[in-house]
Amino acid sequence: MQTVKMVITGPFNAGKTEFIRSVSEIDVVSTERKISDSSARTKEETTVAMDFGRITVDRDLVLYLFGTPGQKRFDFMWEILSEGMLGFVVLVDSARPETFREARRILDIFRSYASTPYVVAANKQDLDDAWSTDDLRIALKVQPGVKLLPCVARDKESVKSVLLELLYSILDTTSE
Ligand SMILES: Nc1nc2c(ncn2[C@@H]2O[C@H](COP(=O)(O)OP(=O)(O)OP(=O)(O)O)[C@@H](O)[C@H]2O)c(=O)[nH]1
Ligand SMILES: [Mg+2]
Repeated sequence: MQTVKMVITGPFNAGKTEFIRSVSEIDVVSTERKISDSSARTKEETTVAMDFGRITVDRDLVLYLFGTPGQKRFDFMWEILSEGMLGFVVLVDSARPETFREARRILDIFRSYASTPYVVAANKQDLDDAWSTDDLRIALKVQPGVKLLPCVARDKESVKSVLLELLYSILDTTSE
């Protein structure tokens, strides 16, 4: 059996924990804590170390998903979590342009850890004010060859299709 490690990263509140919870077939191992910092209080809890989930694609292939914390003060975990990854997803909250710059910064940091395939997932496409993938590509300066996919992290099928696209990219590079 082959296992593939994927990292799910992105800015604070992008939906990383939700994304992994939607598809994982095991109870996600989460490290969420109550947010103490009032400036960051847009929700109750934030990831402080990692999320871990698993999804079986078929008898021979299992994906291990590692979600990162989004807040900068926990970014010491990023490099540790990237160890041995075969690909990564950068999740972006499509309705919060003020986070796009941080998303781009995170993308570059993860590219510097390893030259693996990656995809950008334009999350929260269910929101009225979500930017389109075309506009996001321009805002984030994502090159034409890189997959930028619409996503709703609450929807299992949507998450699966993002993971499959990343998987195809990984399989493309390993079969060369
Ligand atoms: N409308 C909508 N809300 C979403 C979606 N995905 C996540 N959310 C919400 O966005 C908020 C943040 O989701 P989390 O999964 O906690 O985000 P995170 O990226 O893990 O956040 P940190 O760990 O704090 O960096 C939660 O209230 C989610 O319910 C989506 O596709 N659509
Ligand atoms: Mg989280």
